[in-house]
Amino acid sequence: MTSKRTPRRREIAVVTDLLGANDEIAAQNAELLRRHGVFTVNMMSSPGAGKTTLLEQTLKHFRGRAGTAVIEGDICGTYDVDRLKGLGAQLVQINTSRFGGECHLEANMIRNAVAKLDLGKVKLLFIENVGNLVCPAEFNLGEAAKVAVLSVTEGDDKPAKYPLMFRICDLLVLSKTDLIPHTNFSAKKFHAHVKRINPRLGVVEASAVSGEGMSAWYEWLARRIPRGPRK
Ligand SMILES: Nc1nc2c(ncn2[C@@H]2O[C@H](COP(=O)(O)OP(=O)(O)O)[C@@H](O)[C@H]2O)c(=O)[nH]1
Ligand SMILES: [Mg+2]
Repeated sequence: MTSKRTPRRREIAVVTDLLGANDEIAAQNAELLRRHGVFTVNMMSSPGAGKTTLLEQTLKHFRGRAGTAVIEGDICGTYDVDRLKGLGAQLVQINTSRFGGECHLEANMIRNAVAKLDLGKVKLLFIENVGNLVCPAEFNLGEAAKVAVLSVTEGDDKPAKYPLMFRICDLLVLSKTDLIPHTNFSAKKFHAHVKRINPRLGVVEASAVSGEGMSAWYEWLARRIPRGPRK
């Protein structure tokens, strides 16, 4: 019996160490980005919720208004980075298959990616996390804000089923609102779940395809861009 208990204790210690080490690097990333006057957003969602589509429109909107960069996290491939080319943003791809196919990004990966950016030209840095509503919520990256994206096609119950993600995020973007008439998504049930999990959480309801609600998202970002030299 005792031999079974010991490994469990060790396992917990290792996980705590891992998160502690990650937090230390995240704090260094945060300090570096803050010193350069960069507002960094960690975008998290399940696969297909619409993060890249949201970013496509966001980069178009801020082109000429503020310097942008995107760090794309995927298990493999450059599909999303390829979609974002030509929109004025500096782009860096992270493939977690090189790190054992992690289902989330970690702070050391962001440190390496940030080193490839010309931060002197960036005001808004977006990190598109690996598609997953679970693990990304546990790893700080050095971001100034965590944004969860949930699409109406995923169902109104997801905040209740994945509470950590909706507890730790600073903003929730409810995406693909143009599809509401074609689903059984209940805004009433969705808002009740959100209120119970995280009563102060702001929600932006938007469709990156129709453009409805996107101005609230752009304004939320614009208000957070650090003042300082124009870049
Ligand atoms: N109808 C509709 N489809 C969308 C919207 N946003 C994204 N999509 C579609 O949803 C699919 C997944 O989007 P994507 O941006 O790749 O999601 P990601 O995996 O979170 O980056 C694509 O086929 C998009 O065209 C939206 O606002 N409305
Ligand atoms: Mg994507």
